[in-house]
This record gives sequence, structure tokens and C-alpha cells, in this order.
Amino acid sequence: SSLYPLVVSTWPFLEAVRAAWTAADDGFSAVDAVVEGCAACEELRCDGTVGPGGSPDENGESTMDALIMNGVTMEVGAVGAMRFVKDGIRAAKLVMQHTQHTMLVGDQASAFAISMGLSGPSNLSSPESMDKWIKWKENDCQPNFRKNVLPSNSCGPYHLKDSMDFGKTCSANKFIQNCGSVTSHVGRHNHDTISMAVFDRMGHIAVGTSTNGASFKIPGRVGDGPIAGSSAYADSEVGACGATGDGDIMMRFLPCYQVVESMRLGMEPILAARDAISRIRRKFPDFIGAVFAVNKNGLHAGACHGWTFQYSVRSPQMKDVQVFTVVP
Ligand code: SD4
Repeated sequence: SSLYPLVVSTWPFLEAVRAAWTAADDGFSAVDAVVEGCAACEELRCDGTVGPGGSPDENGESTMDALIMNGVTMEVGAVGAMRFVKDGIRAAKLVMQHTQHTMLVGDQASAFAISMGLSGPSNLSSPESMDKWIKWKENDCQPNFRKNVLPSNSCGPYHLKDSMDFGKTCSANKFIQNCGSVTSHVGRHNHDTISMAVFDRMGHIAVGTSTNGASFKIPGRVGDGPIAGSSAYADSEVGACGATGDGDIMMRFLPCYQVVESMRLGMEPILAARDAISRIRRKFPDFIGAVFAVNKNGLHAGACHGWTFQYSVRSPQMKDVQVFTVVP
């Protein structure tokens, strides 16, 4: 049908959408086209932050979170906090295709990926990520993702608040001034996650996500990226969703599962997207995030909170990728 193929992606990641579109138009399956699209973003380092060397953690290291989901079979593969391997989406696909598991994490995800032929161990830092990290380290006691703890000197190590000795470390005032709040380092100008849906020529849907997660995260943190239903979800009978934003908050609501299930009950994509965002906003008015929703008829929409969101679409009716802007 002339509705398909169809590619929808978070942000104006034009090259990634073109890569997925070309693959799907050439007859690739939805899963394989999603891999081509997300891998293009990892290789090109879309927005300077998707893929290796994007967002460093507290130790200056960058790690990969990635997900792939087949909306026909409902198979899922994912990697979380994967170190030393650049190919997040390909690793996720290997988990889906060659294991009975859904998610592998950390060093052991890397070991699996390398054993299956992906290259590594590689250094996932870039000059930009090192520079960003050094600037952050130099700014003593900058708030980060910790709460109810105090730093013993500069930015670490940290102690549980109950067991720490106030006098010897940060003064109480300094803590309140500089260390007291939890700041989300999913920046308003930092679009470091690709989440993509592809409908192949048969109308089968797959979704994928790839990200470094959040800047200056605590090592070991896994975001919403590898969580099916949170960063992305697909059901070929209904449609698909992709998400970006503050994954620590968003994963508590499975917004993409919510979007797809709302569409299953007959909601239009725009209402389903707005509903998923408003469920989060009601509990966390300061969160930053966005979703796109697309139903199997090709109708698409986005909703966002805390930032202006853009998503990209390529359909048979378009000569090239079109970018849609959504305001909160
Ligand atoms: C995360 N959702 O790991 C990601 C970050 C993101 O645009 O989407 N940034 O929380």
C-alpha cells in the first residue's frame, strides 16, 4: 500500500531517518531498517551526543543503552549501561535474535556483544565528552543525580547523609547552596536519544532506541532507553511510539506502552501522546520529555513537556524527511 514504508524518529536526525527509509524502501524488514537507522545515528553521533562519546557519566565514561522491538512477534532485545562497545542497536538486535533473554547489562553485555562479533573493547569517550566531563569536575559540588547524600570533598566520594560528618566536609550552607538539589542532566538543548519506528513495505512495525543516557549519571545507571514500553513500543496491530527526555522519571510511567494501548482503544495519536505526557506531568511538573505516536494508518503526532520537541517523518508521499515541531 502507498502508506508504507514509513519512518518516524525523535528529533531532526535526518541522516538516520534517510538510512532507515532507504533500507525499508529496498525491502529490508522493519527490524533491519530500524537497525540501519539507529546505527547511522550512532556512527554519525547525531546531535553530537547520540552514540559513543556523547554523555559522560560521573567517571567520565560513556556507556550505551539500546533497545529493539519487533511489533509483530513482540520479541525484544536490549542492552543497558553497556561499556566498551559502540554498536548499541546491533548489540540489542543480537540479544533479541540469539538469546532467550530480553536485556543484558554492563560489562557482561559487552562481553556478549564482542563474542557475537561486534568490535571491542573500544574506548567510548570522545574529545567532546572528556571536555564536558573535565568542566563538570572542575565545578566543585555541582548538583547531580544524588539526593540525601553529602560529598566528602569536591564532587565525591559520597556518603549517606545519616552517616556523614557535617563539620569535616561541605559546610551545611555550602551543601544547601551548591549540592542540595537534584538536577536532571537531560538538558533542554541536549537531544541525545534516537527513538525510531519503522513500518516496512508489509506494514510490519519495529522500534528501536539508542542513547548514552544522561550526562554525569551515576555509573551503573540504566535509563529508559532499554525499557520496552518506556523509550519505545510497537504493536503491528495498532502502531508505535518513541520517547525522549528524563528517563529516570519517564520509565516509571511506561509512556510508550500507554500511547500504544490508548491507540488500541481508539484514541487518535495526538490525544494518546498528550495523555501519556500529562500522566507524568501531573506527578512531576518539572520533568522534561516528549513522545511521538504513530498509528497503523500512518497518522502521527507528538506531545512534550518542559522543552520544544521535534520529530522526523519520511513517508512515500514525501520527497525527503519532514520535521514536525511540537510545543508544550
Ligand atoms: C535517558 N531518555 O537515558 C534518555 C535521555 C534522553 O534526550 O532522551 N535525552 O534518560
